[in-house]
Amino acid sequence: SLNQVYLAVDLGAGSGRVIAGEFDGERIELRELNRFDNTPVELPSGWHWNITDLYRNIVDGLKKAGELYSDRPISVGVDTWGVDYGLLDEQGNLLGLPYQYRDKRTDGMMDLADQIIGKQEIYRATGIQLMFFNTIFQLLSEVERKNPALDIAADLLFLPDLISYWLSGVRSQERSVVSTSQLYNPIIRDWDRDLIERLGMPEKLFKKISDPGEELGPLLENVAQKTGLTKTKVVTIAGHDTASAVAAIPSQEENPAFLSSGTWSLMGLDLPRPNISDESFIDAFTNEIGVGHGVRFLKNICGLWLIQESRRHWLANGEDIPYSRMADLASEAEPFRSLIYPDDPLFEEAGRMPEKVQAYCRHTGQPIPETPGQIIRCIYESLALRYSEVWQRLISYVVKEPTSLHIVGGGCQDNLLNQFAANAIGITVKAGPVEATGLGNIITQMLASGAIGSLKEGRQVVANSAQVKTFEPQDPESWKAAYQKYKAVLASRKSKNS
Ligand code: ADP
Ligand code: LRH
Repeated sequence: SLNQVYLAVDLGAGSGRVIAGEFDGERIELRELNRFDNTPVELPSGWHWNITDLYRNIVDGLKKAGELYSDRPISVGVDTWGVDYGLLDEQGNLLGLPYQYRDKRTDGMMDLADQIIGKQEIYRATGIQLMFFNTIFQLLSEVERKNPALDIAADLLFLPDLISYWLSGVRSQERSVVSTSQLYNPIIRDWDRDLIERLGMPEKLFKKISDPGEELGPLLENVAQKTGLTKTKVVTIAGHDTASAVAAIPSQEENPAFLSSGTWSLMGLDLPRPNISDESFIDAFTNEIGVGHGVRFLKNICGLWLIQESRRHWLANGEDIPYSRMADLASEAEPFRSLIYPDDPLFEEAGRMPEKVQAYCRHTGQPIPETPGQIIRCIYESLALRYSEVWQRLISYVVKEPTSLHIVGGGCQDNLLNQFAANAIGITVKAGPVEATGLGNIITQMLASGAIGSLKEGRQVVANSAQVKTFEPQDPESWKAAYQKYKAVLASRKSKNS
């Protein structure tokens, strides 16, 4: 019987992993080869990713694959978070460390782009929700401060492209991650050259775009030697992690609704074509490109970032609260005591998250959460209510309301949050798989190798392989009242800020 091995490198903003997928013709069995933290570093130039450490961890994972499977793995694909990039000179040398997208060098850049082009026109061209960290604003900041690297740069590689280059020696710009840049036009299916020119960006950096499922080449000699993976090809997949996660939604529906839950909560619908209108501009919905030109019509919601940063703060102060204990602590706290707006700019930057949550509650005249349990509960309930708020807008774009919401990614392991999401929205939640991104990465490689014939078939394989838990909505009355309270808190914050 069939027994193929594929390798997936999946870097999230919080942690990375190298995974092997063994495909037997019906199911994929995952095996984790390496898992590591992803911790940005602050240098005089700002906040950067520790990209060489991530790369070392990737090669360690591939070494493990060589030990387990010798030269059997067919291919390897790389996905990471969106928007970030490295610049390379003609010879392929990296020109400076890639920036972490939350770095403040983008301050003021959205306003500048608004003056030069106009926010709505940028949206009309790209279909992407304007967020301060999008590549367009990062690159504009480099143009503004005349970064000399721009003069000698021959290539701009997004992070999945950069890692794939280090593994294969081949430079490419893959479409799904290109679409997160806000310099890509999904209607003409190419870079928006007009935007690029008007913003004074070097046009030579924007090349022919490659698609998921293209072969880049064998592993470079030094990597093949170190790992023993002498026959493994590097292929492009959907390099944007969210695109890979959505490729692996375990559903046979035409337009499944999803919540990709990790550092961010990405809530949206998988649609056949972009939906760009005045209405979607006001609602700030994004149109990112997936496998086979499918569109992720979604909104970025500040997700478990709030939880990650709280955990990091408590840990620095000597209190280690593992994610697996958080639901228990939150269950013990009083319901709906205080609520926050998760997407308030207050929470964008790293650091002191519990204090920021407290400050928000103080500012809006609510009881101040003191214990970790109270803070976690406040974050969970507020996230669930924000999900409900976004959902109501989202479904106004489709004729037929989806019958369930698929929650995937690391965050779907939190049963309490899954239940809260079902309660707040009033819909059946299907949670899993946890490693949707890795699975989406692998099924795209299987499309490339011919092991499966369509994305739909791939989703069936994922459904065969994954544990999916169902959560039915409960307690509608309390959650309706909580939603009113949430809206009142938002209104009070707004009036106090203006
Ligand atoms: P990213 O890819 O953005 O780094 P992940 O998909 O790995 O994020 O999800 C990480 C999040 O998953 C954590 O912030 C945490 O909230 C949640 N999580 C991880 N492990 C558990 C667990 N055992 N129980 C509950 N939640 C968990
Ligand atoms: C999630 C994600 C998201 C982007 C953000 C930068 O990991 O890729 O889709 O908006 O990171």
